[in-house]
Amino acid sequence: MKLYCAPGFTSLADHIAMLEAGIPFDLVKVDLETKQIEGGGHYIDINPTGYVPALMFDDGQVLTENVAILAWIADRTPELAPQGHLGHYRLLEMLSFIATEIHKRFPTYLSLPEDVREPTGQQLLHWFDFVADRLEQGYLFGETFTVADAYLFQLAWGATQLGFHLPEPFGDYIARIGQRPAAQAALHREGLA
Ligand SMILES: N[C@@H](CCC(=O)N[C@@H](CS)C(=O)NCC(=O)O)C(=O)O
Repeated sequence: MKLYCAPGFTSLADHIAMLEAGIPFDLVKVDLETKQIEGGGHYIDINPTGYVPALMFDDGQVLTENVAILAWIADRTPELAPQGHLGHYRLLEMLSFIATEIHKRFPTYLSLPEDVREPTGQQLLHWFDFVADRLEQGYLFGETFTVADAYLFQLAWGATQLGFHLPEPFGDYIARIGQRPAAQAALHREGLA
């Protein structure tokens, strides 16, 4: 199995989740500018959208989209998903929320000229603030880390790199997840440690 990633981008979430799950895989780096794959090949042939992440199974099938890949990892590793009869749907609810309300605002924010970015930046802060209330016990679903935390971690970490001042619990949240062995290993392998 191969996980296609670009160092520091949201594929870091899938990288962390795969390591947390203990699923064996090869990490393949993609240059997002040129769409060249480390070691050769054109990434558009793997994922026509050009976005990372993508997960290639040993039979050649390719799964794309953070929501789908993280949900697949959680299905394989129930301890990385919220529990209860609605657990699966609570996870999809949270992954969809992160993807649409937080993640996809970043490319919009970054594509805007600096003098007109402010409203999109405020919307991003609003949604980080909204989820901050859920982090009281440590993670999005209480005391247990789930694949949704890997996604929110990457986005919160990326936001601080861009100079966003996130609400109070995020400093501890980023530090807590950043100290997990899987996150340490992923950050190291992506050259970010
Ligand atoms: N809908 C995709 C979006 C993923 C995405 O935005 N990936 C960014 C990096 S965080 C990317 O690959 N950008 C490359 C590009 O815009 O060409 C998903 O959630 O997996």
